[in-house]
Amino acid sequence: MLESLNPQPQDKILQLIAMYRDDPRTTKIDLGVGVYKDATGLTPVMRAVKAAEKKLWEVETTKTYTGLAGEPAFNAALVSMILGDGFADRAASVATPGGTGAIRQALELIRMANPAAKVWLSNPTWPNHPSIIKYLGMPMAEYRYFDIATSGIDFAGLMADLEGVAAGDAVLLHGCCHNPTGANLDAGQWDQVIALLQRKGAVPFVDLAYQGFGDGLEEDAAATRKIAAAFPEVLIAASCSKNFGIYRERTGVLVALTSPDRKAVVQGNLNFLNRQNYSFPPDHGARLVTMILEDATLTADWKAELEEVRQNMLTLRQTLADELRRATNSDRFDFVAHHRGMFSRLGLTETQVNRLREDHGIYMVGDSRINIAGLNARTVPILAAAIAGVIG
Ligand code: PLP
Ligand code: TYF
Repeated sequence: MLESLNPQPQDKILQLIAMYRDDPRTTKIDLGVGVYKDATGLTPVMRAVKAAEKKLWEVETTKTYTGLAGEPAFNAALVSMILGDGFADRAASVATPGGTGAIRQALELIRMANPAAKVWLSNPTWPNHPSIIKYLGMPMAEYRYFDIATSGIDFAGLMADLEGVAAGDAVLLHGCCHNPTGANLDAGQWDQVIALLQRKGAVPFVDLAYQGFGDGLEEDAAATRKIAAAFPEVLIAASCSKNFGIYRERTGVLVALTSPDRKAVVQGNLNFLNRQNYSFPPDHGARLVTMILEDATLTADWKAELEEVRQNMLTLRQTLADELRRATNSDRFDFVAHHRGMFSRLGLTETQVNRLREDHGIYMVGDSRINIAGLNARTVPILAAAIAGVIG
C-alpha cells in the first residue's frame, strides 16, 4: 500500500529552517520562518506564561479529558479578547491545535455546510491556505491584493476581483498583519470591502494569527470586530502561537458567529468536527492563556511584554527603512516602515534572494518575505548593505 505514495512538496518556509541550520557561516542571518526573536536571537517564553505554568503545576489536580470544544473558559476568554463584549450569544467556538487547526476546521465546516462554496484567497497569502483547501478538494479563487509597484495594496484590483464573489462564498481575510506582504487595508478600505461583501452575500473568514503584533491588541482586532457586527455569519480562526509565544503548545480557536437560535446546531457541528479529527483539542496552552486572561496581574504583565515585542518590531522597521534609504540612496524601501506585523515582502527577484543567501548568508523566503523580528541593531545595516549590493 504505502509504496503507492508519491513524494509531497515541502513547505518552502520550513525548508529554509533546515538550509539555515546546515549553513556553517557564523555570520548567517535568519529572516525566514515567522517566529519572534529578541535582540539576542532567542524566542523567549513570555514572563506571564512562565508564571502561569508554575501556578498550574501547583493547582492542577487532574489531566482527565476536557470537553470536545475545549474548556469553555478558554473559548470565552478568546472570544472576548478577539471581539470584545456583546457577541457571546452569537459565538459558537472550539479550541483547536493552533491557528492552523482552526483554519482546517473552518474549511471543513464550510465544505460540510455548502460543498459548492468557493474560498477566496488574497494573492499572495500564507501558503498553507491554498495547500489545505486543495487537499480538501474545495473550489478556490484568488483576489488581487498586493501592488508590486508600490509594495502597498492593489485596492482597485482587490475590489474588482471580489465583484466575482457569489452568494455563500467564503472570503478569507487576514484580520491584521498580512502574511506574507506586511501590507494592510486601512479603516476606509475595510469599510468598502465589508460593504462589497455584504452586497455579495459572502461569508467572511478571518484569519487572525498576529493580534497584538501590528498596531496594538485592540487596534489589530478592529477590522474583525467591524466584520462581526456587519455580517450574520462570520468564521474567525485565531492563533495564540505568536501573541502568547506558545508556538509548540498548539493553541488556537475557531469562532463561528451565527444567529442566537442557530448557535446550538453550529456548536454541535464544531464539536463533531473536533471529534472526527482528534477528539479533544490540546489543553496545556489553552489553560495557560485562560489563566493569564483571568488574572489581572498576569494580563497586565503579558500585555506589557507583548507591547515591548510590538515596539521592538516597529523600531526595527524604522531603522531598516532608514538604513535602506542610506544604502540605496533612494526611497524604494520606505514601505518597510509603513508595513505592519512580522513580515514585509521586499520586492526582490528570486535571483537576488538567492544571492543574498549564497553570498551573504542572509536567509529569506523565496518571494523576498523577511521576518522583521529576525533582525537586530547589529544586523540591520548588514542587511541594508547586502540588499544595496544585490540590486545595484
Ligand atoms: N495564519 C497565518 C497567516 C499564519 O502566518 C500562521 C502562522 O503563524 C497561522 C495562521 C497559524 O499558526 P499556528 O498554527 O502556529 O497557530
Ligand atoms: O509564515 C510563517 O512563517 C509562520 C510559521 O507550515 C509557519 O506562519 C510557517 C509554515 C508552516 C507553519 C507555520
